[in-house]
Amino acid sequence: MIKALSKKVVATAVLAASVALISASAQAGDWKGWNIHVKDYPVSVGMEKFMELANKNTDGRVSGKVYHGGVLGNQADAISQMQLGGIDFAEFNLGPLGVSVPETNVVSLPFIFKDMDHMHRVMDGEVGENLSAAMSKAGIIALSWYDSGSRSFYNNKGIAINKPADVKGLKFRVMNNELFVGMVEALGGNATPMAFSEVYQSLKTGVVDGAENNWPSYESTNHFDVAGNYSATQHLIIPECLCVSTRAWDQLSDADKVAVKAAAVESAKLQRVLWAERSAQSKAKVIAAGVKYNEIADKSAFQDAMGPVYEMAIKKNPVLKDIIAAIKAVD
Ligand code: GTR
Repeated sequence: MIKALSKKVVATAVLAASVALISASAQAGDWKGWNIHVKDYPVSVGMEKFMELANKNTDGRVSGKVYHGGVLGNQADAISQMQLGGIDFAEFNLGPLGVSVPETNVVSLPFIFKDMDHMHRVMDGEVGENLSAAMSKAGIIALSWYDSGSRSFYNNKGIAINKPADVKGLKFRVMNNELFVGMVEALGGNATPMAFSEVYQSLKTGVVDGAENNWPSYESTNHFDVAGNYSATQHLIIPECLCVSTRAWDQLSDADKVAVKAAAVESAKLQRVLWAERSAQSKAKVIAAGVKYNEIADKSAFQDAMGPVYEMAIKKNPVLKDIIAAIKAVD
């Protein structure tokens, strides 16, 4: 009885402490920012710029700190922390976000965008606004869109992937979203969703045969050291968002909301420039380090194999059908 009571007392105290922590972190002036990347990554520099400008634009009413390198947990944890209020702002890849906000799955459909410029036109227009509205219902306000390039397959089996049959039997790590599992299976491979931080070790020890990512992430994580064949399938172009939790956002005055939004838009302009530079640098660096790289002149066989992924996505979330059409309607 006494034991049960003390457990209850402890539980109440823990709850009170976490409520205090949550509300403390949501105060303007003390924002906590989540970032998965290392400090010199374009995303990281963009986020620092965002905080600097948000602080300046609000005369110091908004300030905060970015925690780089995933020290606050993986993206799935960070999404729920944003919703609970433990994290106030973050930079998310929209891929794993699809699990919480189904509409955003549209950007996780392979080959949905023609190229990076097309993605920019879509995200900076009405489709981007609609996705942002869907995200805000899940407690996440997207203030601006960051670049993440295109993602391609790499492996530790010495295989140059030129056609879907080359993927057959290989086991790839994918981001946490069943669409990506479906994508690899549609090419004849196997896929395991896994947190970003676990991929290096898994490639090294052979838990997986490969993974897929853009040049800067392939380089910054040293995946190129343990998976030295990179094939430019460019199957996914997934934008990322600089987001604020609705809890933090709702505490701002209207004028400060405008000021913080402007800071985010400005930081995205910088991030996109830095992204293009870093992509070229990372590619050159890994090739100089001995990575075997192949381009694929005609990707139509990969595109043609993606029918089942689109079908699965639409069947699960019929709302995607109209968003796909809206994307296709953007030139
Ligand atoms: C990177 C992206 C990260 C994360 C990572 C991954 O390109 O910027 O946010 O999604 O890929 O593969 O998990």
